[in-house]
Amino acid sequence: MSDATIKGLPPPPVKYDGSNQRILIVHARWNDTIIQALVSGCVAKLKEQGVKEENIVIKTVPGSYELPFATQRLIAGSQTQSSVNAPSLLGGSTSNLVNLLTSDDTTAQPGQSPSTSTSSTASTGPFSAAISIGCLIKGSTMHFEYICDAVTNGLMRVQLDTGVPVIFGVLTALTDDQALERAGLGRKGNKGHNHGEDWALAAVELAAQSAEWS
Ligand code: DLZ
Repeated sequence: MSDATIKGLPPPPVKYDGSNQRILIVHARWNDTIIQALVSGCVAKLKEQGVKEENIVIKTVPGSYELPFATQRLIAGSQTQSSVNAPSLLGGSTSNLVNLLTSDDTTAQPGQSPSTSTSSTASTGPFSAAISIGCLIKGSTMHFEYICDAVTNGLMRVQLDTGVPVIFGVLTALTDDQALERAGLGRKGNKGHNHGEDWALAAVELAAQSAEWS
């Protein structure tokens, strides 16, 4: 029997090489446990694809609604930078996770005490792709529907306007359990699958392909 999947993302036809790519992750801070797991899975998979630690830039925003604006501004800003190593990029609102992942303590892992240090080896230059990560969980009002709609359309617009692939890393879950399962944190005997890993694969693939297509 074939091991092809009927649902979800099958393995890519080739392994795309991320070693020359510069990837932006922008993540919301709402629903932090889920977000940290998604970002962590995403970063680990990016590295597996060859993306260098110094070429993974992580920025945060309060909620998912802020993702399109931040993604657009960060992409536009990167397009005016030259490709040299510089220390300034990870300052300011850089998340604890990237501080951990880029600190000198290479044994540090997400979930341990946050470090306050920032990387001194972050690269600059245009982003090859962006991954916008958020987690919206339905409440009792229409808020969820409006934000889902705005963020989805906003992120699509950003990638078409900037010409840089923007991966839709936003969970739109009806329940807490749905969100946990999609971050690989499922309860009730189903750990689920970390979608952050899929978003990393999609980013590396799109970055590689769009470089060829242009
Ligand atoms: C206000 C709000 C609510 C109710 N729920 C979520 C959520 O589940 N996930 C998320 O990422 N953000 C949520 N927010 C915050 C909005 O995205 C946004 O930050 C605020 O409306 C301010 O613009």
